[in-house]
Amino acid sequence: DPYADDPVRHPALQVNSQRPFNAEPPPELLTENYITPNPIFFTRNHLPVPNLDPDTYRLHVVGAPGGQSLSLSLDDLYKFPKHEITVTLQCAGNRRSEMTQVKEVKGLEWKIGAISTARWAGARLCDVLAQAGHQLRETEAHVCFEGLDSDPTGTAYGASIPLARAMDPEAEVLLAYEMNGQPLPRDHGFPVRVVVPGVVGARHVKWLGRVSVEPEESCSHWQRRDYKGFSPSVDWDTVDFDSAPSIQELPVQSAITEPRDGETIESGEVTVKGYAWSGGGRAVIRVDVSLDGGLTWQAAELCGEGQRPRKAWAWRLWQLQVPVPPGQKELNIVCKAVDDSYNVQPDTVAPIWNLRGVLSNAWHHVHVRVTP
Ligand code: MTE
Ligand code: MO
Repeated sequence: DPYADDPVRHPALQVNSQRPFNAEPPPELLTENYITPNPIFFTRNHLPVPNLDPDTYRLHVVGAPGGQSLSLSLDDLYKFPKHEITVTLQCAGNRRSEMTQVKEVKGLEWKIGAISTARWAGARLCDVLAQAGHQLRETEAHVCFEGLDSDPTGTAYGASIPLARAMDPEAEVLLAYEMNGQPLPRDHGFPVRVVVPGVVGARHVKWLGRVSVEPEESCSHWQRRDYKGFSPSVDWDTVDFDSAPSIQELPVQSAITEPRDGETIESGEVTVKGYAWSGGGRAVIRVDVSLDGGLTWQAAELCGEGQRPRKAWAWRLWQLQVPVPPGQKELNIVCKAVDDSYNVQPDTVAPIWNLRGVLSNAWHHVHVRVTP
């Protein structure tokens, strides 16, 4: 069993698959804290978790022509200026289970918890690339990352981001060795992972082994044949993965974590809680909540830390405390967020349905009963 050496996990996690291990925190734990505690941070593994020795670990960085290749130990990485930022990581498949309700899709049945937030610390990727002699010359180039996790044929997890993002100090791409002040847990990439603020989880390569600059995107399955969006009319017989760009920045997203779907609440007052986030550093400027399925709306109170303009890498938590309209037996609670480009969430799932079940960001609904 290649998974026999996987780490022990927190019992509160809701498991979507054991081998490889995929799990999300239950909604009410997800927004209990602005920073997600490491043990309940959602986990998305495609392969067995490698068991890496920090003393012999080396990160291989392929040098630029005329530059030099680097073989960096952890101590070498610690010598680069340490940079720490709060970043929300979201899987492209977050909320996929809602797409399944429209029509079957291929993928793990994530609910609303394939998203979490941590303080990440490490070396800036731009500093490490500069030391290997890389400059932003070829603007069309890509930085390819390879993990040290691999399948039985030896194929490793891999992904890439544009060189322009990697070399931009303002984009704050990290080679992270700390998560919430601790060494990375094994499930989250020990000893080093990539953190690409504002970008889909799939590019945050864990157990990082190799970094190279290439004229094209990573050739990995997960860059070229997965994590792409298509029209609802495209099926597995007609799909052409080369025709769509890889997902990088994610669209605006929000979900309700309390109350829970199917719950019975007391009449009087209800507190609605949730999260909201947008990709590309776009800030959340408003979250609208409806108790009547979207006929009327009230703005929720945004909580958690404020966001920096153009660098809103982390989510906002939000809540709304409101009287339950008298005489109501049921509530259809809805939320939707707006980002600072005035991007909004689509109202229904069907028009954004896609065969892989990615980018599921329609208005989130929770139905509750009210005790008289
Ligand atoms: N990196 C490696 N090496 N192997 C993986 O399977 N999964 C990716 C990404 N990096 C993956 C990886 C995907 S799809 C996501 S959503 C994030 O890691 C999840 O990060 P987490 O498990 O720390 O939440
Ligand atoms: Mo993912």
